[in-house]
Amino acid sequence: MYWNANIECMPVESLRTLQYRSFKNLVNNLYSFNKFYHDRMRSVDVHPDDINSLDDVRKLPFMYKDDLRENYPTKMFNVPNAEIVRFHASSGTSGKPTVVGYTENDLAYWTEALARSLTSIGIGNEDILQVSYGYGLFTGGLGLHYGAERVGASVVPSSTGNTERQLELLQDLGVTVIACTPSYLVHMNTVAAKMGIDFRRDTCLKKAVLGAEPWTEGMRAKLESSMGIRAYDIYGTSEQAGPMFTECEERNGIHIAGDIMYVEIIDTETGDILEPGQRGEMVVTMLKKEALPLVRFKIKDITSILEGNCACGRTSPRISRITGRSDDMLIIRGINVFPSQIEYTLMRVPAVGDQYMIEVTRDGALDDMKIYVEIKPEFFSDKVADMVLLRTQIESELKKYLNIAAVVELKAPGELPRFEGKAKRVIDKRAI
Ligand code: DLL
Repeated sequence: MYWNANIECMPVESLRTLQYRSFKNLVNNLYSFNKFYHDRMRSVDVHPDDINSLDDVRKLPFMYKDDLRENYPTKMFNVPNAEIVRFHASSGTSGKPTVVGYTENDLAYWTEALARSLTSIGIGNEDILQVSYGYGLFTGGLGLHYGAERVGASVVPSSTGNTERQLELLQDLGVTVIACTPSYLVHMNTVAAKMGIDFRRDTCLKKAVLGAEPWTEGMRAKLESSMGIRAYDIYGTSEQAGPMFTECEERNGIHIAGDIMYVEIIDTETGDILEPGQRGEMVVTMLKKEALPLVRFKIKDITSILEGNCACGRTSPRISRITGRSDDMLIIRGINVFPSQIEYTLMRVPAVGDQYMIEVTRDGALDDMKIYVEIKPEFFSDKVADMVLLRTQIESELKKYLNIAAVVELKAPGELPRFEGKAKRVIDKRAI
């Protein structure tokens, strides 16, 4: 089932033509009316007349999150206030938050993108969809809310928090789909077990739409087997609009609506543009954005453009699972490691539960990494020898796959902190 087959299954060449036309219009408009982009283009001596193919995107300079911060809150907006119908803001973990604004058209293409995505995973008017992403300045709650309403699903806007009440609603209303962060679903699953709820027996839940933070295939396998559901990856950022793009039923990469967003992948170090199949940093150009245009915005997420066609029939470009951000990468005694690689390795060990936390400290000149790992209840034992054996096994897996010498500390089920929104998995004490 397609929401908009004309666009989603458009021949690749026609899509490129459409992208080029939108891009050309965008550049003309920004050069004439937007001081920031005008100055940026002048700085590299590029005029709209120099843009004659989609590949000419490469002639334009990159744009950075700092450009948004420096123009806080709305100096980058490209429309008068009268045309702005909504604001959201990023969580702003470092420095000032960034504020994003939307015109009516911006909200319309955001909702359209979500309607296409939700339809591609079989969500429609028969579904009851609980939105357990935060409502408010975060884009997750309201984004999913309007997307799900657009496809006719009945929305339960439960937002985050009060997990027991959420589970009660989920049972009583016969919720079939839940949308939340993967870490929050893990938490719900634990609370449900304590309440004696068996998802297969006591609920109608069939699907989960999980994103807003990195997660792994190992985490997907664990959630699916313990809850009897199918879990799908959803991606987006507040600068792009919010959550927008998901995998389809094939679960073979995230489909990007090419008429809305143009994606390039670059080498983090050299800035060179990479070929399909090669992993690097994502750079996006939003082709329809009105309130807050983004041209070659360095989003910092690490992914690749996938090669070949998807069996679902959609011709839209696909990207691989986001494994982290270029600024998430930890360098421990000279070895580069992403938190998602640690999760991947931990999830291979059957006794490991679904919570872990990474702590990095510095002793003199040397970095040390300690990983706190919760053990599944059935594997947790008070026999010290068993626990030492397990700890050594996890440490040697980390050494084998990632070449890092981390100290592992085992934790009892339920001991590590839980999160309602995005999980905080890394405590880097070197920066403090
Ligand atoms: O997290 C929007 C969103 C809400 C996406 C709900 C999906 C579901 P921001 O708060 O601006 O927006 O954070 C965006 O989160 O640059 C990624 O680093 C990360 N991220 C989002 N989705 C995924 C995902 C929302 N599926 C930042 N996998 C992005 C990995 C993700 N990382």
